[in-house]
Amino acid sequence: MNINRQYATLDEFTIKQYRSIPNATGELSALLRDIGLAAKRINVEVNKAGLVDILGDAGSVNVQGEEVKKLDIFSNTQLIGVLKHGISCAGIASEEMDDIVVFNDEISNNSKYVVMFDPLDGSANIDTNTSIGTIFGVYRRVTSPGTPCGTRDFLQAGSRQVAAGYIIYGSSTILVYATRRGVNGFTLDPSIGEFCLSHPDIKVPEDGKIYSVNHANFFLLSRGMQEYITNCQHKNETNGGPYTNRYIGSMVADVHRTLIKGGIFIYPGTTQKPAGKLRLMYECNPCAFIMEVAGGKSSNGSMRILDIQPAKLHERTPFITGSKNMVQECLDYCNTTPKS
Ligand code: P6P
Repeated sequence: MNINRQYATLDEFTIKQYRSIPNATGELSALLRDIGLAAKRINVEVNKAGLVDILGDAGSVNVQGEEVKKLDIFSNTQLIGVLKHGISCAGIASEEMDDIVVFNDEISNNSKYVVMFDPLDGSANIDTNTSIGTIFGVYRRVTSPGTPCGTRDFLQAGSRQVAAGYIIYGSSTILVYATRRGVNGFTLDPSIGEFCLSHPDIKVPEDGKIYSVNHANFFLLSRGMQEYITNCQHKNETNGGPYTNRYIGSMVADVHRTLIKGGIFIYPGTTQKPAGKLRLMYECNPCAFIMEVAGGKSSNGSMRILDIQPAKLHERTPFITGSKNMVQECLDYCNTTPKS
């Protein structure tokens, strides 16, 4: 891991980005630094979760009907706190909150952005010390400045994101974020408590040899998707393989590996859940934005993820993302094989 000393920290990098854009107000840079601060606080608790009684169920169930681990609540609170008390965000939507949170104070009502996030994705894996993550997407508000933000500001297509990112709390803690100018990764250096540029200008390989899907759902998948997965298993030296299968069951970890090494990550719709499991607004849209800026491709099986016009905050979508040639081959199977 080569930590680039030219921009030693996330703060320096975002400030340099701001200084290089004519007429920039600095609000987006400030917002990204705010998220970095929340991530550092979440990281402290995630790292010691096994040692103090912050692990385990918080006794509540979130809007998704999932048991909420205490770290989910802590992470949600940290993100809301830094964004509400910053200068850049008018309000938020969170996986953990039934409805949007409108900050509605004079500064926030004049802020340019709204943020949607999953504060701690993969929380079902907390007890097993598996990598988990925070996922966020940033949108320019469409309602008039000077007024409280509203639902319209949040129900925007993913292509309207101005920035998106994730933090993966794993063997090291890495913050990856994308703007239209590129994707960059920052590794937390505990010795100075700062995210330092370690993965400049990330590009996802056009091809890969890793396919990532939960095989337990195989017989619930469409015929086309079954054919594609079987095709992956038949890859060998003569046709771009052999492939290997890697599935962590924590979206941020599976997406991060796909971004860095190439490959394809799939959470498809099933006969029981045609819309799949992953949420569009604060899981798939941010990851699709990052993957596309890095040169990859993301689809719901029939259309570009970032073109989906959302109807509800918590709607789900089938999700296929990764190396553009692998995603295209998957789509070819899904859209040509007769439906079973
Ligand atoms: P399954 C974690 O609970 C999560 O929401 C994502 O992080 C992950 O990709 C997916 O669910 C795993 O779901 O059904 O394969 O266990």
